[in-house]
Amino acid sequence: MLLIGENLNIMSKRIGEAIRQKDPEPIRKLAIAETEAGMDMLDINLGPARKDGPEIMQWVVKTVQEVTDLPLSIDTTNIEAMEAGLRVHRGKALINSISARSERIEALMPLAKRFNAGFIGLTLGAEGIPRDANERGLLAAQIMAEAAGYGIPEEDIWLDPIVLPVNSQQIQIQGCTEFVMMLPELAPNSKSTCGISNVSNGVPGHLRGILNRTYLIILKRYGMFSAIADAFDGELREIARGKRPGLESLIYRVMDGQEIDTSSLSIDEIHYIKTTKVLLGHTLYSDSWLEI
Ligand code: THG
Repeated sequence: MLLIGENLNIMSKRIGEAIRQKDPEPIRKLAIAETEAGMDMLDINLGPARKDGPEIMQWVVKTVQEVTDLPLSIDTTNIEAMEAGLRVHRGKALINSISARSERIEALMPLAKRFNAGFIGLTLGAEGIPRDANERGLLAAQIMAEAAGYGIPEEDIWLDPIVLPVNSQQIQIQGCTEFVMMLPELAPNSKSTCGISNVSNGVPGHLRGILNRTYLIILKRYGMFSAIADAFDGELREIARGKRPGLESLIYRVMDGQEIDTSSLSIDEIHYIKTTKVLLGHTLYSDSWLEI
């Protein structure tokens, strides 16, 4: 599984501050650290970038690419900033993202074509976040049909189910999972990705990692191609690289409905079992799910 480092994010206090001050050092340091952690790509998340978006994006893209050869996922809703970033990016960029809304498609697909960039196809339509896997499938099909019209190859489309937080949208998790299961049939030549940390958004900090890692294992089983993830979660990186086969097969057994004798398992393994059950919707989420 390919990993896209999520850490270069304007919402992060240190990075947001560095961007506002035009101080390159914290940005360089973080880009180097994410690269050394083995990321395959870096997400450069500037959000809406309302003020001076294009200029800031160019500065960040250049600052990052001075210290790393990794390709970037350019993450902004500001279309001018996206274009500006693509213009200075070296190598093959990833546009993050294009939803199924016509104004996004009309503005951004021509850029994907012109700059030979990939794009993340966000399953978000005019009516907002889809309610289930089928609605996600319809939006994905729409995005793919539009992209074909612009002459964008299917290989350049990275479909994203929009992972939602388990603490407030627990039933939506199954919709995402089922959508990923549908992809080999729906879009065999396209790629897939997701923001895996979304699943634990708003959850107490010390409990976020296990949710992210468990959901990564679930999606990986169904062929998820990549994830935007915390570059500094070493265990998550090992899972993505297939270095935790024992943990993966434990979670598969829970997914397959097997009763598991926990008497010989470690606390950690028991926590993974409980977390899997929450993500499958078998137990109701609460912040104390590991204790009950
Ligand atoms: N799909 C696509 N792009 C995305 C997302 C997605 N981009 C943004 C987001 N979701 C993925 N990136 C992040 C980045 C940071 C966090 C979560 C997802 C995060 N950060 C911590 C926090 O906010 O508490 C720490 C921030 C810090 O460094 O201080 O949770 O779904 N296509």
